Amino acid sequence: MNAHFRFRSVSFAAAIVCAMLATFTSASAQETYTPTPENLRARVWFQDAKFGLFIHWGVYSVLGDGEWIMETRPINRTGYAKLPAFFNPTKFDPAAWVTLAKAAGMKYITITSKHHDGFAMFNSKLTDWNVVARTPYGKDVIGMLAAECHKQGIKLFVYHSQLDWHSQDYFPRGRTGHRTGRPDSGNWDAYLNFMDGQLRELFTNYGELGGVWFDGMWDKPDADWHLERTYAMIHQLQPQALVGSNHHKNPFPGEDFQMFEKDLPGGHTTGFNAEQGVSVLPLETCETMNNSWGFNITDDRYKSTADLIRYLVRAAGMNANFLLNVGPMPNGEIQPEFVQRLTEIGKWTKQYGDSIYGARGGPVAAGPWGVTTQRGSTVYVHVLDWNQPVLALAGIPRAVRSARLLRDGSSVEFSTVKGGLVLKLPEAQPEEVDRVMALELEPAKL
Ligand code: H79
Repeated sequence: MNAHFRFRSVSFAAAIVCAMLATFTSASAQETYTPTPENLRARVWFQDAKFGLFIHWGVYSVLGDGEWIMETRPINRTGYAKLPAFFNPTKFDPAAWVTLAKAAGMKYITITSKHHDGFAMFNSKLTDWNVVARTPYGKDVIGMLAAECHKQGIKLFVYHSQLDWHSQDYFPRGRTGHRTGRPDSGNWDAYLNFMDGQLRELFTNYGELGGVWFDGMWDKPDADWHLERTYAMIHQLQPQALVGSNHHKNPFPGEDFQMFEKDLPGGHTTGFNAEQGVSVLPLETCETMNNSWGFNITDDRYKSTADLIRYLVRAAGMNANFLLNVGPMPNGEIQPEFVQRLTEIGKWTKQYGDSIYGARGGPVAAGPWGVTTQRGSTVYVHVLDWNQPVLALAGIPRAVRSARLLRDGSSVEFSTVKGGLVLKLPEAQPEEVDRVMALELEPAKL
């Protein structure tokens, strides 16, 4: 470029820069989000926590056919309004739920504050379509659980459905909720104000919450959800609160974690997550223990304890948390099949928890054989499905000082080969779900 041209182009370039800056500044208000230090600390806590209990509980639980019954049966608004009269969970004992979650090794609970049926499981002043006003039980379920979580030192997140089959103002309708008998009119802005109002209640009246797990935006993917306004309000009320949304797309500004429904990060087995990549945010994958979220009285397709532990381990190896669901029964109890599995998982997390809590996805690519996790200079090798006597691993970043079997602390033979490490695997025990070995690496050079 000659000097003459350079000189002449200065004012032109300046104009472009100004235009870019203007665009950038107006866009940056919308497209950039700077999490607060509290929020960043909460993200680290979240990633360390690894394992949470998902709870789907609402008036739909009474019918024992999942949380989608209003849509699938279908039941219109008038019929559905009869349901709350049967919600009287006299055996609901929040202390028992929290104790069970902790015994399983779970570090947080995420419960439905409102599912797609729009029914608030908390004491909302914005509508009487809530558990206190409409049910014989008459108590604030979220409030009771929040108090118990605070007492027992476990974090509570609220699941909140943006999709609403009850509100008339949820209009124009999306992909679902067309058979509810609502008039073909409604005020979308009023709905969004209502939703923000309920979220304000949740983040004001129940002490510190872990965050919010949004769901249902996929019902109207192209609508203006005012996400920024909602997310900013939550962060303003509780800066540490982690916002995540199950919209099945890449995260939007203002979100603090990314979730995958019934898929490991990057997985596409369900078809819901096709448009979703894996972001740099903390990750979480959620799964059901049988095949239902809400209580389903005929669903006996229970996953085995071993499969559930392997899911937890695979998630950890892919740097994700595992949020494992129960759908409590209408009487407030968690069904014995779930209690049994959670208790059995607890035995495993107690013995092998060191290999997942506080760890991150490890340096070796996950494979059908298993995964690795890492904390500091320790790499944990989780052998989930491998019946060969040796295992070769590529990607371990530094020399290995020692290898031992976590089960009993015994040494594991290993040798270094060009491009990797070969482990001589100890025999698996009968029914062993995960042969875990801890490799101590040379410390990282600073
Ligand atoms: O709360 C649980 C479920 O009720 C909820 N998310 C979990 C955590 C959930 N809602 N829907 N789904 C799960 C499955 C999604 C189905 C969909 Fe579709 C496929 C949404 C969009 C395409 C079916 C077809 C519903 C709308 C069109």
